[in-house]
Amino acid sequence: MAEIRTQVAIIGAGPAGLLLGQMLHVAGVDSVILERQDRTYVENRIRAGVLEQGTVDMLHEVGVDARLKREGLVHDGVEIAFLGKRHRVDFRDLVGKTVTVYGQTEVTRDLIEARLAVGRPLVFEAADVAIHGADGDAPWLTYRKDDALHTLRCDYVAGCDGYHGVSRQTIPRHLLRTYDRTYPFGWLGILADVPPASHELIYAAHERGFALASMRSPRRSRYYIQSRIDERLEEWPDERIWEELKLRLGVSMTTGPSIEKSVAPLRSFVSEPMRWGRLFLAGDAAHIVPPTGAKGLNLAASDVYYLSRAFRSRYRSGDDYLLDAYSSMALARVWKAERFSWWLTSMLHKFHDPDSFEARMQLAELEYLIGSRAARTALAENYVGLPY
Ligand code: FAS
Ligand code: PHB
Repeated sequence: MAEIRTQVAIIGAGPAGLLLGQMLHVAGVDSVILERQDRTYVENRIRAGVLEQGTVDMLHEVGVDARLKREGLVHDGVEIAFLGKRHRVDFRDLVGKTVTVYGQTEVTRDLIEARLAVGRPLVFEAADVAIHGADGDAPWLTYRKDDALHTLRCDYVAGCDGYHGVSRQTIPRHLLRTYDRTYPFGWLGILADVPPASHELIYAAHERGFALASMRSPRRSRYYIQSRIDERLEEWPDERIWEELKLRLGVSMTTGPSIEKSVAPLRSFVSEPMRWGRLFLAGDAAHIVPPTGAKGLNLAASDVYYLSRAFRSRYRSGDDYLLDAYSSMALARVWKAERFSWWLTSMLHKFHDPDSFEARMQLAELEYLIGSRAARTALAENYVGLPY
């Protein structure tokens, strides 16, 4: 059995694990990243598209923002469409901030390149990762790679392995409090190499259901429609999706063949605390938000901000205060993003009969939003990202 040692063992090479690895490297803290999938799989997942300024700042801090600065699209606002009209929420006017449209796929590719460039260990196809001794002073991981069993001894473990990972499951269940809400619909997403319908994102609340017009570049569009959770993709040829998008968004659009099509469920989930002994959870391993508020990737980044700062303090001055405060500090921001994502999802999606009280409450929420600068400011400050 091969045995190696590091200071922080990171499980998962998604945005949380990769960004944590870079932040630790810049802080002079050694880490090893273990990823279950191969590099091609990780680099080709189509997920988030909008970065908060805090996320952009962290990528700049670790020197992984060259392509982001070249190709990222800075957006000053979004449009909310309902009852046949579009209403702009101007972030720059309301809160003096912006967001950057740059796909999670690209963030992941940039972070992998950076990790390999600094020569720090990033192990793909690490199978059967198991965490041992997390509640003691000397935890270790075991995993299989190339048919050999390996041991990774460490001071701390960062569980960045997403909702289905091993980290949260390692924490004794009686020590966890979980909060869970599943939504009665999913998002059917389509990616196509066609110019976007508009220069900014359009969120549409329509009697046929929610729709979102987003993008990855001036030549690549990303769209979503609210759909049944159990949608069969074969029932959704491209032409049907394009027609539904035009009806719900109320805009003309360039159509073309999809290069990716998928249905994602929507969920609000939080697992507390985000720490057990020397195991710390970050990102989707600890929480999930419906994608409506574009918070998933950005919450992974803010967890990494708190956790990397805590490890830096621990190794530079031996001070454990920020490690001990990590879970409560991260969760304070997580819950505010959970609220915003739930609120925006509740306002924009079709849940109820159009003549129901709940549907009229949704309409009143939308009417209040477009009629109140205070309401638009509240949406703007949450969408661009609350302070860390
Ligand atoms: P990730 O899930 O990205 O990464 C976890 C990594 O750990 C993966 O690479 C996985 O292979 C690895 N792993 C898992 N178990 C392991 C084990 N036992 N051993 C080793 N490695 C293991 N967010 C948005 O903001 N906007 C969106 O539009 C959006 N769309 C989404 C669509 C889908 C289908 C999904 C699933 C999520 C979407 N999200 C979206 C949320 C998404 O972007 C996450 O918030 C983000 O990927 C979180 O990053 P991580 O916490 O790093 O988790
Ligand atoms: C995306 O471009 O994938 C995207 C943008 C905004 C969201 C969700 C997804 O709220």
